[in-house]
Parts: sequence; structure tokens; C-alpha cells
Amino acid sequence: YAGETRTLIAVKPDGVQRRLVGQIMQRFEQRGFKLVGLKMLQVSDDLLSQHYCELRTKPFYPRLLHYMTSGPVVAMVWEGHKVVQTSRTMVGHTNPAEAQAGTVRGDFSFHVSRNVVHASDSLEGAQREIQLWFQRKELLNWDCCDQTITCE
Ligand code: DGT
Ligand code: DGI
Repeated sequence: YAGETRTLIAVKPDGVQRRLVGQIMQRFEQRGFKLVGLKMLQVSDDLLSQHYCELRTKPFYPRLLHYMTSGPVVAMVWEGHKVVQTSRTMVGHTNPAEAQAGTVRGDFSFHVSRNVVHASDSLEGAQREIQLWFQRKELLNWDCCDQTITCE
């Protein structure tokens, strides 16, 4: 299972403040994905400027930085078959007003400025973000006891 797809999921400060961490993690666990990295951190401006490099020129960028540094974030790396695209589906549309019920954003939020969770949006993005947020030694390779049950 080395080389299996991985993605970065982060519970943003509003999600931590609202005590949604457990419920969000539970959704990824029950879907069958494997947790390979987990930490709580106060995110730095430097990390965010790299993480959101494509949004640096947006009018809402200063507010986005302020929000993302307003409290702790819980960052995790999940592994599994097509985990990047499946977790985007689980997280829902960037704008919670357009997110389907049953998604994290569709169930727990209503405004784009406080959308509870981050999920990498492409394979390349996921690789870049995981390297940015986690050191190699913080990611664990381990055998999940159900991995021959949940997929071929
Ligand atoms: P504007 O000029 O007020 O229409 O909005 P922009 O283009 O300066 O900034 P943008 O793209 O963040 O805002 C789109 C709309 O969403 C805008 O009407 C105001 C609302 N909005 C976006 N982000 C936030 C936010 O963080 N807080 C609040 N209160 N409203 C926001
Ligand atoms: O990958 P996503 O988080 O779904 O979406 P993105 O990379 O386009 O945007 C990153 C974050 O920026 C998003 O989770 C919330 C914030 N954002 C996006 N559009 C707006 C915004 N924040 C505000 N305040 N206003 C926006 O229009």
C-alpha cells in the first residue's frame, strides 16, 4: 500500500471552535479511509501564504488569513483509493450555500468565509500541501486490518 493516494484535510478554526473535529474525522473513518497523519497547530502566515498562493490577489485574502490564524487548526492526511476526489465530494462545494446536504459544508455551514474544512482539490495539490503541512516522519505507513475487506 505504499504509494497509495493521500490527501490533506484540515478542520479550520471555526470547525475546531464548534467542536466538529470528531464528527468530521468519523466521516473519513467510516468511509474506510486510513489516517496516516494528524496534528493540531496554530497556522503561521508563512504557511498560509504558500498554501493559498493562488488566492493572494483576491479581495478576501486578508480576511481569509485572519480567519485561518484566529485559532488552532486540526490537520490530517488520509489515504485510500481515489481519496482526493472522494473527499472533495464528502466536503462539498466551496460555498456552503451551494454544498449539498450530506456533505460536511452542506451540513455544518452556510457562508463561504467560514466553511469549516479544507480538502486538497487535485492530486498535485494534495502532494504539494502534504509536503507543506507535514514532515515526512510525521506520516505513518501502517497496515489497516480491514484493507483486504474494504477494497480489492
Ligand atoms: P464586495 O465588493 O463586497 O461585493 O466583495 P469583494 O469582491 O470585495 O469580496 P468577496 O469576493 O470576498 O465577496 C463576495 C461577497 O461575499 C461580498 O458581497 C461579501 C461577501 N463576503 C465574502 N466574504 C465575506 C466575509 O468574510 N465576511 C462577510 N461579512 N462577507 C463576506
Ligand atoms: O478548495 P476550496 O477551499 O473549496 O476553495 P478555494 O481554494 O477556491 O478557496 C479557499 C478558501 O478561500 C475557501 O475555503 C474559503 C475562502 N474563500 C473562497 N472564496 C471566498 C472565500 N472567502 C471569502 N471570504 N470570500 C470568498 O469569496
